[in-house]
Amino acid sequence: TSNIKTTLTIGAIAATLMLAACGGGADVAKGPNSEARTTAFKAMMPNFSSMGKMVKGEEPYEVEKFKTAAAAFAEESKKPFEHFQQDAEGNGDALPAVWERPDDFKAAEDKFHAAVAVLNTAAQSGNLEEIKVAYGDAGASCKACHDTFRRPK
Ligand code: ASC
Repeated sequence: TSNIKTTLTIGAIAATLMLAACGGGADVAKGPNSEARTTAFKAMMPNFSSMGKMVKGEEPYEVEKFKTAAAAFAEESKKPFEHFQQDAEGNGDALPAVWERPDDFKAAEDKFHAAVAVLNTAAQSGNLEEIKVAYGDAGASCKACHDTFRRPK
């Protein structure tokens, strides 16, 4: 009946809008390099989140736990950048700016690695106030790169 048709149509429109709102939905072509990047970026998240909870006071600051997370993050955070080659099968959420402005992208990458290294140094020192500043700077570096080089979410 037309009621069912209307319901199905509204459902399809809603699903399309939701995909569009989330960005990087099923409509974005993801070649193997983009899949490898996504996997490597996601692999960084448990340690970054764990540090974030301690920095924000959502969990107690445990010196050794933080040291381990920061050291692991310093290594994990290098991995996605091994997979930033253009991909004929689709670049996923990476914007053309990554390859159109390689010097800017490299500068943003270097800034991020430097911020992560400072965070790791702060973590190994065990000074929570220093850690808080360094964690904020590392997060700001994540965001700065996303604002310029990643499809808006
Ligand atoms: C995260 C995450 C990012 C950064 C960024 C910090 O947890 O996934 O991309 O922090 O949002 O501003």
